[in-house]
Amino acid sequence: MRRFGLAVVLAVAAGGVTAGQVWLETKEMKVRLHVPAERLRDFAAEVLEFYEVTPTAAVVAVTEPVYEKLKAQGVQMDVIVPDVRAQAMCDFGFFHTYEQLRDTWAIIARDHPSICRLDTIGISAGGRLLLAMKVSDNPTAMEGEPRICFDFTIHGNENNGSEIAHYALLQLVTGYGSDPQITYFVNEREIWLCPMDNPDGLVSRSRYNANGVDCNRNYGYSWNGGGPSVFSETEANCFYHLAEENPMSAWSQYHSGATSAMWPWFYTTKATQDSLIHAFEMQRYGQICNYGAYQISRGLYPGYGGSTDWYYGARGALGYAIEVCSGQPSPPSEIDTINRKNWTAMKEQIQRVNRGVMGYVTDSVSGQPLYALVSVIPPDWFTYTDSTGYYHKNLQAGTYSVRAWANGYTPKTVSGVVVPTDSFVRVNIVLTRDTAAPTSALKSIACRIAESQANINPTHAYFALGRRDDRRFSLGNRGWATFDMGRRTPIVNGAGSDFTVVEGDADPEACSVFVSNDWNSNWRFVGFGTGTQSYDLTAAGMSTARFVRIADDGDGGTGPYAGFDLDAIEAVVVNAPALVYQTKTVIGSP
Ligand SMILES: [Ca+2]
Ligand SMILES: [Ca+2]
Ligand SMILES: [Ca+2]
Ligand SMILES: [Zn+2]
Repeated sequence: MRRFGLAVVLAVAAGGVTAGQVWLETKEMKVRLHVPAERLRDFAAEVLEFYEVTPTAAVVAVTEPVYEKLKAQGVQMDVIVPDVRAQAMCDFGFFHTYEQLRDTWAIIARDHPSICRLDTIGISAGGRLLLAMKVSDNPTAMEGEPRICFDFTIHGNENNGSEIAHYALLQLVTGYGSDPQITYFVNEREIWLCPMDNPDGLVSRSRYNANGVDCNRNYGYSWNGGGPSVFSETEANCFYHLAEENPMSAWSQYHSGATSAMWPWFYTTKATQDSLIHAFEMQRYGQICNYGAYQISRGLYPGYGGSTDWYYGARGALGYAIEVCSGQPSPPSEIDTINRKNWTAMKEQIQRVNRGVMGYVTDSVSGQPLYALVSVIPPDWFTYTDSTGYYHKNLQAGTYSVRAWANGYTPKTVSGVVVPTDSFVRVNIVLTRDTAAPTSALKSIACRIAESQANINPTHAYFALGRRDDRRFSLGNRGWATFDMGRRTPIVNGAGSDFTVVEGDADPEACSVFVSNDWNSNWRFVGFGTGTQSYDLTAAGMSTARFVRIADDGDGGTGPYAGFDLDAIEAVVVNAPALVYQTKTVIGSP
């Protein structure tokens, strides 16, 4: 399997099956070869994989034609598994290997192209594929449906999650068209399944990736030294990009080692803005699975750089973390029970995730979709539009205000939005161009708050997005934060100062400011200032900059509002000079 698996996955991802076709039609068998170890090299070229070698026999994987050939040659063999792939598809009495899941998922995607799209979202440190399966009707399109992501086995030795992923995928593809509830889910949601966040750890039976890093400490929201630098690991990096292109309404991550259904924060014991729906969802999940329901920092222990905090803190997705069993992993005999109860709870989550408010944010003149920050009050939290302008915020029944803002546009608030019980309300928001308004930070990327201050800091990176509003994100002593001005609206170097870092409180503090056009590297120093101060991109030698990094100077106190208090980053809008088109003469034309 190892030998051909990559070709199969790539072929399916590219929409064809030619590279793996021959192999796909060929049965793979698991057999015991009764051959002395010193003679095994004679068979090595034809063996797909060695599972076990003893002095007198070896357990190996071979194709059916090779098996027939060896049999004809009189080699003594016992068949252990006559069809490895068929067993992997239906037998849950054992844990699947990385190769089995990878190849089986490629086959499932090939067999169900109308509801499955399998992406390779990255390559692990050890060279293995990081997979994401989108299950939805018209899976290659963005249709404006609530997205829910489930990701599994970020800790490689906690691979009950990968079994749950596989079970869930099989339920979806086999139930589609026959089970009305599953058919409805697939038609009206985008369900994302990422089966193996840490394939190297799964193979080596380790919590860590091949670089020895715990990937669930490498994410950017209140990162605190997990890994050599924030988002240094491919396994975390690729989920940044997945989230960037596909804003999720909810995002559940699976672990084992405990039995609990949890919600953020991990880095602090303060409640989330969305704690009502967070707690409600996890209490329901816990009732179904007989798990305790807790905030992560209270039910487990506090930690930094966790992915669930980033999904919620930086992208607004309702993050969850499920610990499915006390073993790492469970005994194989418990896999099936764990799969079934978690799938029951997941179906409830998928059912409820469309509740809330959804719609499109567009330009009032052109009707073009906008990259917008959509805030909902209460709970005073946010979500983002995707490339089609679609947004969705998962909410319980109630009355809300919805505020949409995009760089270069006047923000608009729609009040009195009533979210019905068990359903959603559609609110399309049309924004009017404002070419004079400064552009501001659209997204937070990463931040570090000193560990001693993280738990008492009552502010959020979200408070530093958009125009100045007297609400500030306190970076903490020696803290830092990075921001994205938006893919269409970088800071532009015009005459004089180009952007202002706004603090504006009674106690001005100092910070260093850096800029980049790479979201997580190549930062260039642009200046050091105290309180609200303007900066010129010329100091960094750059004509444009999409990303900004603010770092506290470290001479402040230790209280809840320690460090630089960032209200906003506001950039001067530089109107592009009129373009001059050259007249082009086509030689030889009449
Ligand atoms: Ca300038
Ligand atoms: Ca201050
Ligand atoms: Ca602010
Ligand atoms: Zn874990």
